[in-house]
Amino acid sequence: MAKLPASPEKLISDFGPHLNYAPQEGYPGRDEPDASVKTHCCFCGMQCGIQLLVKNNKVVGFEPWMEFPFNEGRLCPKGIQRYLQDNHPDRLLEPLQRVEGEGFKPVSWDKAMDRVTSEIQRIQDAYGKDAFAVLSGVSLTNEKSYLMGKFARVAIKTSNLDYNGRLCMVSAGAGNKKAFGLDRTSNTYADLEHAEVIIVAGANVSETFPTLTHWLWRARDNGAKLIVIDPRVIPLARTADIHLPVKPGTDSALYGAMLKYLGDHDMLDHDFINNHTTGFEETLSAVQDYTLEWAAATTGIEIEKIRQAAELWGKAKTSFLLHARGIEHHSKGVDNVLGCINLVLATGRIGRPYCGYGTITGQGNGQGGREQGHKCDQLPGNRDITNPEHRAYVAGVWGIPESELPGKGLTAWELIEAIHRGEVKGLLSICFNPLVSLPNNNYVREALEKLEFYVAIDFFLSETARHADIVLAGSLHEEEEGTVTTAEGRVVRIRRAVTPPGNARADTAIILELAARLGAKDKFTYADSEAIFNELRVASKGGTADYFGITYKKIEDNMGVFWPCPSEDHPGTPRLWEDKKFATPDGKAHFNPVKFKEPSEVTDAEFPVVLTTGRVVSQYLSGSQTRRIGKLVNLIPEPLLEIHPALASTYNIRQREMVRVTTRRGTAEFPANIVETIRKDTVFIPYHWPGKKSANQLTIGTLDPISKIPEFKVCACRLTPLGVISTPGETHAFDSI
Ligand SMILES: Nc1nc2c(c(=O)[nH]1)N[C@H]1C(S)=C(S)[C@@H](COP(=O)(O)OP(=O)(O)OC[C@H]3O[C@@H](n4cnc5c(=O)[nH]c(N)nc54)[C@H](O)[C@@H]3O)O[C@H]1N2
Ligand SMILES: Nc1nc2c(c(=O)[nH]1)N[C@H]1C(S)=C(S)[C@@H](COP(=O)(O)OP(=O)(O)OC[C@H]3O[C@@H](n4cnc5c(=O)[nH]c(N)nc54)[C@H](O)[C@@H]3O)O[C@H]1N2
Ligand code: SF4
Ligand SMILES: [Mo]
Repeated sequence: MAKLPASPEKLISDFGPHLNYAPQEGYPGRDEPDASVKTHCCFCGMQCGIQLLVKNNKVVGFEPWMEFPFNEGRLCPKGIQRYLQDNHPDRLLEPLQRVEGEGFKPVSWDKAMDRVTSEIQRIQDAYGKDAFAVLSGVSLTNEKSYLMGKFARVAIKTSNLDYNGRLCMVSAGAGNKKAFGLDRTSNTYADLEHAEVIIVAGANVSETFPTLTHWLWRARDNGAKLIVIDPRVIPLARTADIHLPVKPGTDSALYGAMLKYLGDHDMLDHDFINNHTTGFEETLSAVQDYTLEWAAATTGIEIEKIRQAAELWGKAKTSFLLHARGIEHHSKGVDNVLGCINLVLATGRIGRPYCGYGTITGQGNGQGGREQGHKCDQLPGNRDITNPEHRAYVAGVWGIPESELPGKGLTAWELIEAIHRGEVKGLLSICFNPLVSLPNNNYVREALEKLEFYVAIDFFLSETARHADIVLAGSLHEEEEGTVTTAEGRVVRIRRAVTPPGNARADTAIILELAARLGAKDKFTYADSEAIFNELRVASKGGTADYFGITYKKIEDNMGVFWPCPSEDHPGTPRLWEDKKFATPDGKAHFNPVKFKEPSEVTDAEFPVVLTTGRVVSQYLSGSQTRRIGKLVNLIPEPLLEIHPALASTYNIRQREMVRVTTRRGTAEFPANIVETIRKDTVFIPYHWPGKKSANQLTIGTLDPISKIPEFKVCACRLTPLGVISTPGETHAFDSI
């Protein structure tokens, strides 16, 4: 095993958190800050309130914000380290230009912008408007998400715009729209407190939404029963009343059998079903063959446990069902979501206090960002880009003829395929690191190399940005004013604590200047972020995600406003569906029949083990941000292959032995972590690392036919022990940073 030039400890202390604690003359420790700014964590969808401490236009620390109602001051390990990005030595301080053979060289903004504009024009003149694509991301505020949608359609005039929520929230979004006509969690998390039964499916809450556990513990203190559905005994499962260790890719069999059980034992809310829903009979008859025996054989869960779970769910008076990517990252992710919703509707437990349902939104602005129109099929207000009325309305707000508004474009993964086919030749990306986060990333790398021109906007040189021709130095969360929408649907204010360092620029300023250079200045002139938000309000008016009644002042006065909020005198909607008027055309909630289907790749003699992927507590997404923060790296420095002792012993794999994992896409090597907390037929690898440590060398690009989400959560692999025990620090974890 090759030795690293420096030990990880050395590397970590170079990046270390002590940077900002440098003693200053006359002070034993950290200097008094100039200001403390109440804002929100830049990472996950909980969007915990936090106060950033500012000194000399630098973020130097944080303090809890006790009054913010969701997290009441609580923060997770990522939240308390997030402030270290602002001052980080890796911050991009000026635009960079690739010089073949020499690497990246600084370049002036003027030259960089000239090059970007002329390449967009050249590519579009030569190959057509759609040959230039845009990829956006939902760590961006609502204002920037909205701006990216408008920028792609009105300034670049391409239909090929998509966003990183395509890897995240789209299965849930599609399922929610089918069932309720609207895509938001139904209740605030405070409603967990008195729920009698809580189901958590495919969500490793303690590691991925740590501050949400507070509301689960409150419920437990009040006697709530907890059912956890996950192939691993995740921390939450250890305390659960029932843990259902589902075989990856088989959830819909479980939900179908539970629905049949509710029907067979008449644990149904007939009044709710008859008066407020459609489609129940077809949905129930679709699962008529789904006996508990069949479900047990299909899912690998003991029959008695399934029965107990169905009984608990069926008999409860109040309940909350939460799910996340564990059931959504599938080629039938939408089916899994609908399977869960069918259980909620059958028991009528929605739209009341302590009765709720929701997907747990992943990214920081995963909720708002999936409403403001930077998805390939969507316009602001969660409108549909193929609907003539929706098109006419938004074209009117943007001051363009409807005929000039591009149509539906390709999704994120389909764009990669289109680059391979030579249909897309140019790319602008912001807030997305697809080389680490898309499946089958060797194929993604080849696509990036095929592009004639690629420009990335980021504040760090991400792995994907390393393939760019131009990198534009953008801004952090705390460097612009704006809003985000939390996983609860609460629109909150993001505050500018500092301005971008060096010659880095605010993302908004970069986009506005590019729009102007592309000849659309008249459509892209705003005094400030609030002016963008005010236009967004109008653009969303009348859509299902209606923000019209939300103003910056109202958010500040109320510590957030829940959409939909259709008028300025409307208080917002913390709990949906209290009036039982759903947002579907007929006003009813819709049951949707779900038939079980196998995952796109199942195990066989050649690839006998199930591979699933996901997260660990101290790293965030592609890791481009958290792999740069020393203490977070210390917590979990590298990806380990979680494997059950029984499976390990069939291969004679020892603790921390390097194991080669092979799929039909590629191979990668990881130290084994032998744990009893995973199914015997399944291995788990976290995906936050690039290069040789990337789990996405192995994953499969099969998409859900409706949501177009990739099947990150299940494929088939083969394991080969390499006979080498890896000690921490001797692996290649830092190879590609
Ligand atoms: N620490 C940390 N927190 C994060 C993030 C992060 O990167 N790091 N990212 C944020 C984002 S964008 C997201 S989307 C969320 C994701 O949050 P989660 O969805 O909670 O995270 P994952 O680890 O992707 O997957 C959750 C669980 O799904 C299980 N699972 C795998 N296959 C299946 C299956 O077929 N069925 C079921 N029922 N379960 C299955 C896995 O064992 C895993 O425990 O986290 C957010 N919070
Ligand atoms: N195998 C596997 N793969 C997965 C998943 C999985 O569970 N398994 N999960 C998927 C999921 S749920 C998700 S959400 C995706 C996420 O995948 P990505 O969206 O690719 O991951 P990020 O790390 O968020 O990449 C964001 C990039 O934008 C930059 N950035 C962050 N904030 C800003 C900003 O405000 N402005 C600018 N200009 N740049 C910014 C960061 O520095 C980073 O380089 O990964 C997906 N990939
Ligand atoms: S739970 Fe999410 S939002 Fe809250 S501190 Fe942690 S990463 Fe940030
Ligand atoms: Mo996500």
